[in-house]
Amino acid sequence: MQTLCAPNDTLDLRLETMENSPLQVLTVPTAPYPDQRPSISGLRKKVYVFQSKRKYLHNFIQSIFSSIDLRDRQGSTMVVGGDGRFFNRAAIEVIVQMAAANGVGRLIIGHHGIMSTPAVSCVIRKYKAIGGFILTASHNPGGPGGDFGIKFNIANGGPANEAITDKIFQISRTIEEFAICPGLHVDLKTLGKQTFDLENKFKPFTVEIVDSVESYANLLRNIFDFAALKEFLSGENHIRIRLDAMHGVVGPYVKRILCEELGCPANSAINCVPMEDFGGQHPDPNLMYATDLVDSMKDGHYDFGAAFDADGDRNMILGKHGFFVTPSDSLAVIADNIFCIPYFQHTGVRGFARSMPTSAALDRVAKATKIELYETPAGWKFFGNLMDAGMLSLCGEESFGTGGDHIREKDALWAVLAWLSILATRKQSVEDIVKDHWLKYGRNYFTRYDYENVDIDAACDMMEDLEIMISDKSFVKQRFAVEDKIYQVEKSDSFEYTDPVDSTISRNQGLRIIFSDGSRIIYRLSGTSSDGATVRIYIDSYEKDVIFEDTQVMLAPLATIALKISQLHHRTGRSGPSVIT
Ligand code: VG1
Ligand code: CO
Repeated sequence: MQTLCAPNDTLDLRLETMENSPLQVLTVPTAPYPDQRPSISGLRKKVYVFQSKRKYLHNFIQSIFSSIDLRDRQGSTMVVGGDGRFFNRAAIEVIVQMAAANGVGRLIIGHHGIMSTPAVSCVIRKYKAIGGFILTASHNPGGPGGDFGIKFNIANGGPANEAITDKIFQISRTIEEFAICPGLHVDLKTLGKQTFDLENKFKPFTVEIVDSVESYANLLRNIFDFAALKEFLSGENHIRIRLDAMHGVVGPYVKRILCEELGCPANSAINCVPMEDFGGQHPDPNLMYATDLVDSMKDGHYDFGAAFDADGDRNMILGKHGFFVTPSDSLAVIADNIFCIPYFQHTGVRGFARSMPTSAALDRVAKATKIELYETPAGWKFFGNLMDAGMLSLCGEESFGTGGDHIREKDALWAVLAWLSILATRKQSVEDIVKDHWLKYGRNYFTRYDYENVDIDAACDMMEDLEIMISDKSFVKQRFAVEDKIYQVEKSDSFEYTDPVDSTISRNQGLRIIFSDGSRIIYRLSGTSSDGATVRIYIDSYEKDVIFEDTQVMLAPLATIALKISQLHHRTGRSGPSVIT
C-alpha cells in the first residue's frame, strides 16, 4: 500500500471503498486435461498435479459447476469441507471464488475449512443444499508429497452417481473457460456470515462459516441414547476405550462428542490434532497402519478400540488385547443387534446392504431376520438410491465402511457409537459378542490382498485375460484342488448391478468366481490409487462349525487358487501382496 504516509483516517476510507465496490467476475480461458475422470469416490491425484498443472483444479471445479443445471445453481446453497490435508485451504479459496462466479448464492463452510465426510453429508441435508465439495483423498497419505482429492456430493448428501461423474468428466475434456471472482477472499477462521457484492449480481454472495461438529453431533444425539452412553463411558465401572483419530479430521469430533459430552477420560483419544500430513502416516485404519492404536490395545488396559481414516468415514473396531473385528463381521454384528440403537427402534429396519466384495456374513443375518438384502458394487454411492427410496437402513463395505440411513455416507463415529450401544446393552466383551455371533450363524472367513502400485498395463491385461477365461462356459464346473481341499466352480462372471430403484445398470464391477460351497474369489482394480494400479483379491469362505481358526490358514487354499487362476505374480512381477487385510 503506497499510502502509508497518509493519515490513518484516509487509509481506512480507501480500504472501505475498495471493500464496498462490487467484486469483478472474470471469464478465464483454459485448455482441457484428459485425466479428470472422478473415480469410485472423487478425483484423487498427487498434490503436485494440482500444484504444477496450470488451472488443473479450476478446470475440475468448473466442470462440476457446469454439470449442474443453471436453474438449480442460481442462488443455491452448497457445502464445503475437508479433512485438513495439505492444499485444503488453497483449494477452498478457489472453490469459493468460483462458486460465487458460477451463481451459487450461499456457501456453508466448516470452521478452518475442516469438516468430516459424514458431517458434510449431514450438513448438505440439513441446509437443503444442492450439493457439496469434500476436499480429501480419504485414507491416502497427505502432505506435499502425498495425495489431494475432491469428492463431489449431491443433494441427498451422498456421492454423485455415475451419470453425474460421467458428465463431469465429459465436460472436463472439452472445457474452454472458467468463471472466477479472483478478488474474493473469505476468512475461514471466523464463525458467522460474510457477504460479498458481485458485479452485475443483484443479490450478495454469502459465506457462512459454521462449527464443524455441531450439526453432526446433534444428529448423533437423536440416534443414540447419549445418557446411557455417558453412564457406560464415564460412570462407575465404566468401560475403557481408546480412539485413534490418526491426525485426520475426526479428532475434533472425538474430543467434543466422546470426551466433552460423553465424559471419556482424556487418554481415550489419541492423535486428535488434524495435521496437513497426518504426521507422515497413512491415515488408513487397518492393522498395518493404525499402529499407535494396535500397540496401545495389546496389554489389555483398554476394552474397546477404534481408528478412523483421514476424512472420518472409515472405522476399524478392536476389542481387548487388540481382538480384530473384520468390517464384514462388524456389519453383521451391528445388523444382528440393530435394536440396541434407539434410532432403529423408531424407524424399523427397511433393508440391509453390502458391497459385492464384502463377506456374506450379513446375508445370514438378513435371512434369519427376514430382512431384504441388497448386494451393490463397491462404493457408497449405490446405497444412497436405496436409502432415498426407503428400502435400506444399514449397510457397509469390507473396506472399513459402515453406516445407516441417517446420512448418505459411511460414518465412522456412528459405527463406534453403534458398537458402544451394543456393548452397553449386552454387557459382554467385543470378543465374546463376535464369537457368539459365529456360534449362532457360522463364520465367514474373509481376507483381502492388495497389490499396490502395479504397472497399469500389466494389471489391465491380467484382468482382461481373466475375464475371457472365467466367461468361457467351460470354466464353470472346473475343479481346483489344493492339498485335501477341492473347490468346484459354480458360477463366474463380471459383476453387473441393476439398481432396483431406477434400473440403471453398472457393469464391470469386479470379476467373481463362486464355488459350489459358496466360497468366493473376487478380483477388482482399485479406483482410488494415484500411483499405477492397485489389484485387489478378495476371498470369502463360510464355515458352519470350524469357527475359531486363523483366517490366513483357513483361506490359504483359496488364496493359492486365486493366484494360480490369475497368474498375478507372474503377470505383475510381484512375489506377494503389499497389504493383507
Ligand atoms: C476403496 C474401497 C471402497 C470404498 C472406496 C472409497 O475403493 O474398496 O469400498 O468405497 O475406497 O472409500 P477402491 O476402488 O480403491 O477399492 V473412502 O474412505 O476413500 O471414501
Ligand atoms: Co475415507
